[in-house]
Amino acid sequence: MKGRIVKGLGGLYEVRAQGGKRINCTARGVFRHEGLTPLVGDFVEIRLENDDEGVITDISERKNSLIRPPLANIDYLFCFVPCAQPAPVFETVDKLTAIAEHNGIEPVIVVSKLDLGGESDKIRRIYEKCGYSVFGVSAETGEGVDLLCEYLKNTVGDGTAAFAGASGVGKSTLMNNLFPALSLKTGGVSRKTERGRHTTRHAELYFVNEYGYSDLDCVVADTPGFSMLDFLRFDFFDKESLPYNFREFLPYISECKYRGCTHMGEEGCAVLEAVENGEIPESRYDSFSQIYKEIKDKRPWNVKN
Ligand SMILES: Nc1nc2c(ncn2[C@@H]2O[C@H](COP(=O)(O)OP(=O)(O)OP(=O)(O)O)[C@@H](O)[C@H]2O)c(=O)[nH]1
Ligand SMILES: [Mg+2]
Ligand SMILES: [Zn+2]
Repeated sequence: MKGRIVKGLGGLYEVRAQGGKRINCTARGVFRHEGLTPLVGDFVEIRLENDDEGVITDISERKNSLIRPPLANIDYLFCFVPCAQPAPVFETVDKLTAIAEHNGIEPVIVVSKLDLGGESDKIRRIYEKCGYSVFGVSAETGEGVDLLCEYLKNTVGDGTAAFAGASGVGKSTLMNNLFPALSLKTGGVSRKTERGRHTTRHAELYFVNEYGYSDLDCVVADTPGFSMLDFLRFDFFDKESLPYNFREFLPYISECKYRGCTHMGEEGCAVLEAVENGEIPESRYDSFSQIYKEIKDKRPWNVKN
């Protein structure tokens, strides 16, 4: 029987079988020998043991897979940037867009908590300049939620979209606003540290059609928020591929004076020139150079795909 893993906890997997039935599965021991761990989002073959329990016997080849959030076969990564509470951290969102680009996933920018003011227009301009779709939303007032819903319907179609971002940026709250029937748990933001409380603890897929949203065919995933700590173990790609994961750099990369230009200050660097001319947003270049410094001395281990 075929299905898709929608949730995984402690070696137990919930698989949505074709037709919608949920089967609680263990994974065949052999995956461990092959170094393969089933991921939420995997398309799998299962063998039924009884009515609602089974064993995963095969994992279909993945289109892509992410370490954080831990998901497979994602088409769109909705990267959250809050207007405030917590304050927006461009480096976090730029790491997310870069991870998505590297894995062939389309990044979409969600500027959340519009009702709290802040620099939403500035944030929007930065990412529109890079060529990304940007949605400003407030889960509090409902502003912008209809446009996002249209995007899910018309662009995501029957694809899979994951919500990702720092803890407390409002991923689960927005998902509840879009799909109240999900009634996901949401948390607060610490007043003292302005950090989220890591309310969502595991990634889970929702086939929203099954919750009564019959005009939508998409699958959405809520995921646990990032903390800065996750990025100390940043191992998503090597420094050679880094510039290619900044979409707005692409027209300039081949124009640099030196082959093998790292765009970190070389003479005749077309990327730096584009930053100076305002064609590449400064915050994006800052994130690029910050990530470059973080990964430059790392060996290219665990390169994905
Ligand atoms: N003012 C305002 N507050 C919001 C909005 N969206 C979410 N919040 C609040 O932000 C806090 C965190 O929201 P969550 O939805 O739990 O955040 P999350 O991104 O899912 O966080 P994790 O699950 O920890 O990753 C809650 O107190 C929400 O009420 C919004 O649009 N406006
Ligand atoms: Mg959450
Ligand atoms: Zn260069």
